[in-house]
Amino acid sequence: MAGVLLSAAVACVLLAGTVTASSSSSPRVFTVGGEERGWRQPAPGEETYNHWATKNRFHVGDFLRDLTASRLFQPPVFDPPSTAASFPAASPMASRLRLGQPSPNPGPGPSPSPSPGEGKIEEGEGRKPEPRREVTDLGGGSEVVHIPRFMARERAWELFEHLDKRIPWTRPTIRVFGRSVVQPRDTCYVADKGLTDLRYSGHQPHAHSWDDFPVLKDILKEVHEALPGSHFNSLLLNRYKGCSDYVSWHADDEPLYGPTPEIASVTFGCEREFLLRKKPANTQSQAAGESGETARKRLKVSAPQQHSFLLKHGSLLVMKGYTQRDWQHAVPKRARAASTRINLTFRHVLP
Ligand SMILES: O=C(O)CCC(=O)C(=O)O
Repeated sequence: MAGVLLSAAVACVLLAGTVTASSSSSPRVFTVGGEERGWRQPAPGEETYNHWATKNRFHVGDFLRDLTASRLFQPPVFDPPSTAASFPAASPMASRLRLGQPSPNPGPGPSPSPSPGEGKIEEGEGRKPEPRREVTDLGGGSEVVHIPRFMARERAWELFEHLDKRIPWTRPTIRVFGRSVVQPRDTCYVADKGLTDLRYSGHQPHAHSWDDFPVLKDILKEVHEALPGSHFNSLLLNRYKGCSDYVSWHADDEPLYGPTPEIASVTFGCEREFLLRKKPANTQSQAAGESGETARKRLKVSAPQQHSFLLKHGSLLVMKGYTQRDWQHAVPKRARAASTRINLTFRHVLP
């Protein structure tokens, strides 16, 4: 490719030179520091670009047209920031998206790295390129995969509208530190028949059947296709109706998910910040059956490590490995998150 471009550049220079030289009876020559510079008349019989191009049936215009039409040179893709500011005020998108910050960088620790094949263009007609994946190695066998544009925007809005209206949302009362509180978000639970019941914060959600929600089955299929080897059989849905709705620091480390659950989270609507922080050493040591001191030595943690992801409309975030054992996650209140966000977290309950 570099060779081709270099040849093209050389060819253009030669072309320009030949034109200048042949359009003037006296070639324009000037000297710099005693050295002769500028265009000179080709010597009789000397091969110029024109000779070469004619002999090789090469035309620079055709070459550039082919180059721009080819997959080798793709014009940059317009990537509108998914914020209210990027849409006209009257656009329905503008009222749906409120968080206007750029994606915050992860805190200390490894930054997201492209996965193998990132940005790869698949060969073959009609095949869509893979959406970009950012893989964050949290260390200690924990990993997060983020696919910001997992789903096309328009389709994701259709799904948002459907889920917002059709899901039987409830806002249950849960127990937190011995007190009964109304859960600060709407929720719904869907699961295969016969699985162990989910129970969190003293609340056991009713398990709806997938058959009642064909749309959720479609989304599940897309998630399975994006994550080969995954086999999700349950889904916890959350709806954050505005800036005051949130989920506080927790880990989905219930035994029914096993020691290394993969949890896939799809976002629709208002983008929200998703935080991950390392669990305090004693919490991890309990999970791993270690003494506190052993765990502190193993982890060598002084200040909690934290990562932040901006979960945009149509994005997919996957927590893998020991993320639930060693890390906690939260979606905090955000004053600027004024509109509704729907989140689907797909999980696998052990048989
Ligand atoms: O809304 C989110 O992105 C996270 C939801 C969550 O933490 C959970 O369902 O356990």
